[in-house]
Amino acid sequence: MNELVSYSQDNELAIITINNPPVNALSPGVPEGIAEGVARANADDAIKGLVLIGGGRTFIAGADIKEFGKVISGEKKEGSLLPLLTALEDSPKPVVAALHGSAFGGGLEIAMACHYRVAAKDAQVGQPEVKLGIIPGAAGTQRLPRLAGVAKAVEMCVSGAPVKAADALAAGLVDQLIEGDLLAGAQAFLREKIAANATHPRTRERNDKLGDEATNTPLFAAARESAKKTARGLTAPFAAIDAVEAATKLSFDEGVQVERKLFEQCLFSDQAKALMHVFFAEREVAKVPGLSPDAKSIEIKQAAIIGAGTMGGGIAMNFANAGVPVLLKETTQEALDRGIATITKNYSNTVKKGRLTEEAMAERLALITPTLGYDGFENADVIIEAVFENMALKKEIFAELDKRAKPGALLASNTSSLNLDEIAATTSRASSVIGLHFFSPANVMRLLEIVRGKATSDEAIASAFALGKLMKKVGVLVGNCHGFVGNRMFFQYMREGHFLVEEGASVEAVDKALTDFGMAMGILAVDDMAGIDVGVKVRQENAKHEAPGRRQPLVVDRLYEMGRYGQKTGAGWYKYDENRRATPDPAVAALIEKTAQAAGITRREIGAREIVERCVYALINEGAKILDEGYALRAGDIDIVYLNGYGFPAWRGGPMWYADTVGLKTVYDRVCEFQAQHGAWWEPAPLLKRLAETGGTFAALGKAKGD
Ligand code: 3H9
Repeated sequence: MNELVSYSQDNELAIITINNPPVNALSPGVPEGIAEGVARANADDAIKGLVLIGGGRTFIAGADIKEFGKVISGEKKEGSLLPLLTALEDSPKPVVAALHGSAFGGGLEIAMACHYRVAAKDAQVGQPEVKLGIIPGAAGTQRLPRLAGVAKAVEMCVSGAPVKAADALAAGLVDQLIEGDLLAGAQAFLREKIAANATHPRTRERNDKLGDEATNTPLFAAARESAKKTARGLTAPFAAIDAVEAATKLSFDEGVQVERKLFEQCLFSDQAKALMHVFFAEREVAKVPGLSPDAKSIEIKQAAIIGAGTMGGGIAMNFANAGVPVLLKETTQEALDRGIATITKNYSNTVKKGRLTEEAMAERLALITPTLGYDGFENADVIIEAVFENMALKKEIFAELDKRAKPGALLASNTSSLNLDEIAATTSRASSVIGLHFFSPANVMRLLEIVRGKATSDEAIASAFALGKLMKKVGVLVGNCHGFVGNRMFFQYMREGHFLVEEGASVEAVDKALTDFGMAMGILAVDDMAGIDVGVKVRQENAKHEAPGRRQPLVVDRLYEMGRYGQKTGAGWYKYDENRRATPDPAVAALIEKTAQAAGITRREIGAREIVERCVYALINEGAKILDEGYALRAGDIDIVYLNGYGFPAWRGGPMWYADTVGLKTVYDRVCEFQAQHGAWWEPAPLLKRLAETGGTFAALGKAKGD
């Protein structure tokens, strides 16, 4: 046997163990090792049955995703798992797969080709391929409906969501749950089957759960209809439905061929490349080059927050959800009561939706202690300031925290744009000061920008990442520039949206072009949601950081003066009904016409393509500046910011990945055209120019730096 798969014998049973840490992916050598073990056991008369089990923390997490990259680039041919699956299923001696941790993708496909499956209670099974832009490629779409039924197979292959062991048992995917030692339990199970002298079931021969046309036709139609909403823009979920449908209409072998064709179409698509990039970028983001390996994160047992507004309240919920007691401070009883009432309402809504029990809600609320003073702050391991954006106030608070916080406590500001170093300078411990920029609603949004100041220590950074993980957020380390990474880019994106309507595109056309591109919402709808008043104030603040004399948007200021602040006032770029449903407002169209005319702007027809280019290239150009100036570590980090905080479509990989897909020369040339047409806002990023001229990509840049 090879070093990735070991073979041992316990009396009449062969035990094949996969040892490919960290997740037992099916890297080259693993399928071969298993096949060798199966052949050896079948050649040995002393062996009556086989157990297939994972060493370490999991069964098999699936195909090795890194290898897909090589297949896509043509560096190597894909090694098919199908011969191994046939060898397992045709084994004359029964094979049981013993599952713990994750049996995902190719891991579940292997398990389904075994005659039996037993699972530890904490095991999870799943076909998460769609999350990578592909579908199961080793007969998963054919065996899964045979074991778990068509509806369950569709649900699993389309959502990619994991299924817990108990649910897998109920669905018929596993045969028994094992309490205690998994290997011993699997052996006992197998000995029973051998003793019963039963014929051992082959999944591919089972047709009893495949339903009939009368039940399947509406099921597939409903699945496609629902995927149009839940998987907007994605192709793999639809391919997965097609493949499962083939299982119900064709023989097993024909179904496998259909699956293979669809799998290959997906594998070589831009979506798969983008989603695989996202998979690795999400993991790379927590790796900070140059951070001392000795930097340990502090233990977070008690937290404190200053400010019980929307942000502070949401952050407090994050701590409570993670089981960490938190003090929530306000200056007046009314503000405190309002903050607690909002938190309670948010939790109640989750309870109403059935996603939280009354008891869990009570437990979480009990972890949040409202307070008007600083008592107890001396015990906090982390203190987060979440008051409104006012430098003087923030400085006052940090000076106070410096006096009260225990040594080593993490002192964080939730500022979305103020200078962190200026805040840190009011303390005697700037090394403990960090920015934690949460995104609204803070208890929902996954993104956490971790802002590193000049003096921020490695320990503080490690602690901030640990805190992000505790709160189930994706932390991205960014530098201390105005707007940090996300908002600095967003300012440019929003500006183009505002300009486009003044130049002739309708409000609806701008938003539709962007949602058709895949954005979760159009930019003007976002403006209405975030508050036009908020946007205008931010722009006024930004003006202090900009070269003077640049074109400024006009209509948005008129909306602000009219009190049309967006959703909250029932009117902004759109009109809103009492359920906050938007409809176009002819009054806004007229206002735009009038304002543009008065400003001497010649209005013209603007197509969807230009709308997308103006908005998205503005993001890319600013992203390139940020990267070049060192405020983001890698292009992939910027992508992760945009996917998790701004509704950029994951299947386009994020703005920087998307730029690489378009080609940086194409993007650069267009940016230059926009500069010629619209002036200084479009000054090309020097990095974009350099890469365009040398045929480089943002993705390769990270690698060249050795990050
Ligand atoms: C498939 O199977 C297709 C089939 O139909 C076959 C067709 C022929 N490959 O997430 P973590 C790495 S498609 C390579 O931080 P956790 C990961 O990059 C596949 N590497 O741990 C990281 O590396 P590093 C279907 C992988 O405990 C390290 O392992 N399967 C793979 O939070 C730890 O990962 C999936 O899509 C992989 N498959 O979560 C499963 N998986 O330390 C994808 C992980 O260098 N994986 N790595 O940064 C997962 O969902 C999670 O990793 C898992 C563990 C839940 C398993």
